[in-house]
Amino acid sequence: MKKSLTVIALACATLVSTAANAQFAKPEDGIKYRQASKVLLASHFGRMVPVVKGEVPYDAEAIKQNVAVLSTLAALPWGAFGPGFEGGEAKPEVWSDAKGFDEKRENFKVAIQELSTAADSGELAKLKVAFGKAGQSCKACHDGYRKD
Ligand code: ASC
Repeated sequence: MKKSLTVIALACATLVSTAANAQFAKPEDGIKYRQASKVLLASHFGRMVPVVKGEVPYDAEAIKQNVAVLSTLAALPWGAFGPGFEGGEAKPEVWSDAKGFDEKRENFKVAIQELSTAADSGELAKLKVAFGKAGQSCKACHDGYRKD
């Protein structure tokens, strides 16, 4: 039941982000939107670092809530990477190698789903593994598709 609700929620999020593509009056608006969503993603991802490093106590409930926010945010940027939205920090490869970019995006989405499962487990060891994988999926895409 929970799985199917997740699938429905993700399908809705995809629809929303696809529809959002048509909602930007000009490409700059889309670029700002995807950058803003990445700022929030980085914030909600980065604030878990002290927990994963063992610098602050593990509060399973707080982590679950934070990962729920992350799961929502993870669906947002992609609708603003369509044709005509070139620019910003994105390399031209986002569009010239759309298949490769899609793969990285899917890897990221799966990693965030796994992070959610790990957060639900309430086990810090599982959270650490999933957190590491999610970070790698961010980096893998940035390495090939983001200007530095
Ligand atoms: C972050 C952040 C990223 C990723 C990446 C992981 O906190 O802002 O882009 O983690 O650095 O390698």
